[in-house]
Amino acid sequence: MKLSFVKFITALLIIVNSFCSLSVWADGRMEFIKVSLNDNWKFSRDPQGKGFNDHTSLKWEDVSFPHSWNTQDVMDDDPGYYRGTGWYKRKVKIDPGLKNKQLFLYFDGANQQSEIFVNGKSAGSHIGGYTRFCIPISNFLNFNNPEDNEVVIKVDNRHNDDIPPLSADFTFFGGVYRNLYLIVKDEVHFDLTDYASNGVYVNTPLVSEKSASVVVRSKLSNSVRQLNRVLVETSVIDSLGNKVAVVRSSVKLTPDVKSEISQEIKGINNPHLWSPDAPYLYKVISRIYDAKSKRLLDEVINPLGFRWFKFDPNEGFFLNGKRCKLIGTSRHQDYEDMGNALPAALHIRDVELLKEMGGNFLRIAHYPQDPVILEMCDKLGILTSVEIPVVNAITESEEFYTNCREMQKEMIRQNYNHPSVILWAYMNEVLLKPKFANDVKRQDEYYKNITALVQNLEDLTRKEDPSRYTFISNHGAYDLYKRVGLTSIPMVIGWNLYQGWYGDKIEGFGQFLDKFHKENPGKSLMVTEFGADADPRLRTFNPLRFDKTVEYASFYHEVYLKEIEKRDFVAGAAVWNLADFNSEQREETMPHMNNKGLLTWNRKPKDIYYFYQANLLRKPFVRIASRSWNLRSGIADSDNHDFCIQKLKVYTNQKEVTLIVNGKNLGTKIAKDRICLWDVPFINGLNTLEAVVKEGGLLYKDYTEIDFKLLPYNLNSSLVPFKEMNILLGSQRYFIDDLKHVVWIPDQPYRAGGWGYTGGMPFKLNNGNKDGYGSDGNIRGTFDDPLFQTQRVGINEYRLDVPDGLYHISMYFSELNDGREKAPLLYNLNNSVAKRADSARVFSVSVNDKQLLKALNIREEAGANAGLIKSMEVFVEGGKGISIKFSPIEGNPVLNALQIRKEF
Ligand code: GCB
Repeated sequence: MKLSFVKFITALLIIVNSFCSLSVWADGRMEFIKVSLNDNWKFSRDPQGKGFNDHTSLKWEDVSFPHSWNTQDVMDDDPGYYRGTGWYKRKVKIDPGLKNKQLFLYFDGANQQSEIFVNGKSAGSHIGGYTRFCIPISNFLNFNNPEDNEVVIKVDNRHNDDIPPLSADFTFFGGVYRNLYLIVKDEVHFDLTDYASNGVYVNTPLVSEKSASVVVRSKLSNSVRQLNRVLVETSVIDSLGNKVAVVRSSVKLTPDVKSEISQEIKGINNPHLWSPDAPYLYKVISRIYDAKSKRLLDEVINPLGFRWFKFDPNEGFFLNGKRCKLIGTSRHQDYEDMGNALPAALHIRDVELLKEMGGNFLRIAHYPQDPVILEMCDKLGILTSVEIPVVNAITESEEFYTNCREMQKEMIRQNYNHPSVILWAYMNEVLLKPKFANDVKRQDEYYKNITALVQNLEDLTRKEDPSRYTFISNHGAYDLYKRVGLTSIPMVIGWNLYQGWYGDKIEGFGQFLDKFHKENPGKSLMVTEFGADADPRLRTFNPLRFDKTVEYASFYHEVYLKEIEKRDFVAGAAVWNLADFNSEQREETMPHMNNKGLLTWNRKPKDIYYFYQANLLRKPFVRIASRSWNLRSGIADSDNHDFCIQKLKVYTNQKEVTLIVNGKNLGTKIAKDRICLWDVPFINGLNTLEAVVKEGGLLYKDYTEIDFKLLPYNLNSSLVPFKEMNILLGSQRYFIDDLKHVVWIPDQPYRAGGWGYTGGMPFKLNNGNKDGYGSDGNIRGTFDDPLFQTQRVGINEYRLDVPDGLYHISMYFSELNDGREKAPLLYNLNNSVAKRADSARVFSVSVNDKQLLKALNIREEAGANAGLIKSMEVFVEGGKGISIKFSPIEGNPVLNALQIRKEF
């Protein structure tokens, strides 16, 4: 039976798990073992930050790892989330037969500072939330009383000036949020305490199509009290399980001294190369045998991929001698309702989704992630960069510098053997908002300290691993980075560019790339970030920068990808971001979220994901771009028509596409830049859509159904009877509420026979250069923030010429002038401080001349930035329709949204 590398490991763990009584370990058959210790933990928050002796008085709940204590509070309306201490504890049954073994607790990650107590004593600690760590525990265990061994873990995610990241646009979820393992090793084993690597480092100094060599460095640990001779055997196994090469070394070990050996395997002929198209993996199996008894003492298995690569400042990136443009995404590690505590399957799925998109590059940002991510990148052929979380700023302290260096070493040593890694990075936008803005001299000193740290990390990285490239990501302040020296130190420079999103002109993107290339002829460049927020609930036919609609984001990416593809010197680009992610301090249309994902938080594709597929996939591809906008609404084209014409976009990598709607052929269009556009007549109810391409005599189709709520042209229409309307004032957006199956449509001025406003202006924030509209503040008490974030200010009347009947009307209000000086979003550098007026606003509202809301003061009734809904029944007779009039008492009347439903 053939087992792939991962299956092999899984199979091993299953066998191990079925043994799980610890007594089996002592019978001499199992000399080394790694079993998860994720279950049966008690957990408690500890806001007071008690000491070990007091922690027992806390109230405990049952949890298992991966676990984060911030899964819910990052989404509530209270700013901030719990950043403090959490305790975990459980009993571990230890077999007395393990007395002569070495036991370790191996953490895949805990955020961000941890201390581990075994039987009441501190066994070790770790700084940093994103790297793995290994705590030897043998000396603390009670082998005489096996039932009574207690492990207590203290974790703390509060801000610490000495630990990166200091600030960032993502949430610093706290907890033991990755797997925890108990590892049992013989007294002689591959060293696990070398920055929690597995003690074996695989290099491929020479690789060509004809031949490859492998050099394996192994670190050995020996705690036997006598001299020991062991045999270290290193074999290379191909994917079919054939032994390709083996080398054995006899090593004399000194007690308590770690040894290092290096073994070389030369001349592997015609190696299978590793690449995105064919990610061929070999295995390196490292074993230690007792020289005398031939007993197997330890075993470590590493992946091996044969590839060579280079960055060329003019021609881009080359893999195995061929040009290979790197296109992919960055990735954060959180998921809806789970924080960062994800099961492996969801990490795996993310890499699969990137591969299914056609991506060949993953920027693992802004920190090292779960080990399964690189395992998947190796297997699926995704090239990667990995980075430590030095984001936005540094602290000028020795502790901070040391922590950066330690993290960099951990990252490199733990992930050294993954063929997918080509770049080690160590900083992101560190000059975003430089400290000491009011003191030029002090700021210069700060810059010097940053440059020194960059140089230090650069030197360390090159020394740790001369086989990879070094890398940092800067934001678009080119002159500043150049002046501070950060454009010359790393081997490859990454730029995070948002022209057309935070910056106003999308054309600025290509111009920036050309400028950098011209002025830095010897430097390779990657676009490490570009993206635009797309709230999947917001749609429009009039996209505007910063409107948060899927349509604007699609436009933005369509322009960017073309510019990237055009330039050979751009080695690659990573979309920011693969999926939406939590950033607790953000507000905007979906508070606490950064919506720049190509996928939603729970990994549903947005339109633009399909655009990348159309560009990157080689097999025939056709996709109705807005297939996820499957609940639509619109007004009939005229009083004589029972359909509404709306645009529909199809993405394809083929020459032409035919569209069939409700069984009718709407014609064939030639794709331009992978895009075809149609005007589709949607009828009321379910519409069927089929996009078809032909390739090599075969048909490829995409099919979807769109539920369309057709609204009458004249509200008295007999062709399209009036049922209900949901209108967003001051907005050109549609808001789709899937849960309630409701579509909110954009506003319009009043037209006789129809509906609309008279008087007033859309609300606009007084904050710099954003083209979008509405407020970007969190609306308390709702997840449907966009219903309340736009409004018409100074409105006189809202009129709807509806037929006679009984109507249910809901008026949505929110006081958007909250009087606060809202700090601009950190990343929006052009966004000046938004000072919002807080003048009083009182008005009355009458419906068909009956005053129903008298002297309404939204701020007084609900507070600022909160939703207020006033619902009422109105009986309409005599063909009067509905007239809602607003009379100011103080300030300007406003209305945010309006819902009208005909009862009967
Ligand atoms: C950036 C940052 C990233 C942010 C992103 C954004 O430049 O590197 O952490 O999330 O911009 O969306 O603003």
